[in-house]
Amino acid sequence: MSRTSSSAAGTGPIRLGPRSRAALRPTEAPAVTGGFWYGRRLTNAQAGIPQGPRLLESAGNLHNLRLVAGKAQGAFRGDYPFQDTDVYKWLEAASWQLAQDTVAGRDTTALTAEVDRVITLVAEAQQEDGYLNTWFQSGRGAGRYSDLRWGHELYNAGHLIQAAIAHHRATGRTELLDVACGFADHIGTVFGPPGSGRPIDGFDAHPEVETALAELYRETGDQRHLDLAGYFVDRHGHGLHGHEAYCQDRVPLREADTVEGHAVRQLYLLAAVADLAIETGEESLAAASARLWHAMATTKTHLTGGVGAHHDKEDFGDPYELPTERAYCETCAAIASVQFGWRMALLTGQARYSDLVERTLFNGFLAGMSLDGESWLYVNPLQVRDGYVDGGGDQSSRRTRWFRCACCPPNVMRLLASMEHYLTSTDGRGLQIHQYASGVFHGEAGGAPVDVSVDTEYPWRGRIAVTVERTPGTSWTLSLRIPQWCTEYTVGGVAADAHVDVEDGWLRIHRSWSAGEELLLDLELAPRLVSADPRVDAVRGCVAIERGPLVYCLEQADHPGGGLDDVVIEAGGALTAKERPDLLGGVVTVVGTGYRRSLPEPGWWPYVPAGSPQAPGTPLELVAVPYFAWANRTLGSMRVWLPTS
Ligand code: FUB
Ligand code: ZN
Repeated sequence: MSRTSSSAAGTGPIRLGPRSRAALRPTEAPAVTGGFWYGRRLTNAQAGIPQGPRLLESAGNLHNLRLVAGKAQGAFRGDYPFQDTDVYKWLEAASWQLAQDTVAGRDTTALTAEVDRVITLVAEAQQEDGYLNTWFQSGRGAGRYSDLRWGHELYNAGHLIQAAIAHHRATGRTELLDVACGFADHIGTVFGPPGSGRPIDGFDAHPEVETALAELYRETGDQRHLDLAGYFVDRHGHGLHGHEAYCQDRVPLREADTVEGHAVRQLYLLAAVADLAIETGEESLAAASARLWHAMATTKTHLTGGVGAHHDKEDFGDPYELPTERAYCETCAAIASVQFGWRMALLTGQARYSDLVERTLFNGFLAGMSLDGESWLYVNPLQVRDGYVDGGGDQSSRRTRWFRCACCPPNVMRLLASMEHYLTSTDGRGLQIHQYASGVFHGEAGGAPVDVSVDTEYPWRGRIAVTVERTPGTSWTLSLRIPQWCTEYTVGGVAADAHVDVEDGWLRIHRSWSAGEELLLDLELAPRLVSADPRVDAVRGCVAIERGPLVYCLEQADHPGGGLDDVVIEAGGALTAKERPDLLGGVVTVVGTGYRRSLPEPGWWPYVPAGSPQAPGTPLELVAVPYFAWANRTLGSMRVWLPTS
């Protein structure tokens, strides 16, 4: 077994300190021990993460590290100045996996050896003054910090810092943290406001270093890191990148009223804004992050939680501009949305943020990884038309083993490997369960530990059993999020003397608990149809099928004898959930009724006078599968939104 520090293994990507001003804190040492997410995380642990070093080797990322360390010959391999981040994201994922394995008492020898090998390469690539970027070090580009719009040097640094924090928290070891602190210190000598004596007043057009520096402050207690994060955030919107929205530079953050520009850039920046609001208590930052989250959730988020409406700049569209087949919904943007949303949940204590986190996790995020954990989607459209053939690769609706721009796969790995830390929180007066997964979770009430275990087959079944495992002799509050999609639920096992409140998405049960007490929350999971705000023109006249937190789609594979362009749903027809252990690794399908329209032969002109009679359709049983499981069979069409006529 490797050398580890078990106390470090208890904390995840966010560790708040005593001076952090958040309504809630992440809980320590959560463990997912069974059920849906356990299965997905096992696939990540057994198929996703182990293939990382091999893929990083064949894509050239590890070669690049050796190259700049003088231990390999040749040229830089790859097309991007952010190739190193694939290594860092993998290291972060592997570190969280080590933490999990340590908590579970599993053997970490093999993964530790791989991590150590890669960390050695990273450390050897670092320059004397702390700088580290294999693209620029190998002579690509015009030199250090010559291109803050595209160079990604600080974005690279951000992922290095996050990997190092994960490694330190998982293992108690400092090799990678030393590298990261060296780079962070170097950045602090280079960037600063006019008059600071530092040579560059600027920021990286791809945020990431900001949220990483905030966490490095939490890890080390070094105030300089938080100040640098604040400086970078403050410099957005003052024209250093030509006031370009793509670069998050159109307006100063505190004045912005909507999310815009490149979706991942926007949301990593907002994660940092939430971090800064938590650490500094600055009201205007808290207000801006809440305002921008609201603008995103109400007008710029697809049903799946995915964000990003344009392929060309990977960016947000206008309000309600939410196309289906051209939805971009990059997997990384879903991850960034989860990171931002979770920080907002901690900052405010409000359940709505975790509602969107849930939707995004189960749909827009999870679709990014294949069922076998070995291939990926970069973009996550809500429709693939009949006969649509794309060229494969990064912007494809086909799953691919790795991408030329491989930002998404290791990003999925790191979120899945650390996901237990996004499920529960404590406010010092009890425990809040934001997401339902079988496991063991720890909170705090009046300085004393409280432990609960959760047992559930969610999202397939709505029953969630929560057992109090450890409790002090005093009363405390167990808070259960009632999901936004849920209109009916029951709670069993509530003692007569409990004080029960329902407020703003939380069911709060306050009492002096006894160990062994069990609550049964039953969320009604009947399949339902949803429609969109009429301003979402792309799906006007359409409905989508949902069940619990899952968005459903039709796939061609379940509708032989034709495609899906001609399919119509009978909106008043019955919807029936069917357990299908034989399908897609075991799912619940939703069966509905509809028909195939008779489509006219294509003429020279695809329009006819409104109200022209339509030929009768052919009845069709519709079999909807969870969106996260699509694109795991033969290539074919897919659609989430279904026309009603
Ligand atoms: O620029 C780095 C990453 O590559 C972005 O976050 C992704 O959108 C992709 O463009
Ligand atoms: Zn990506």
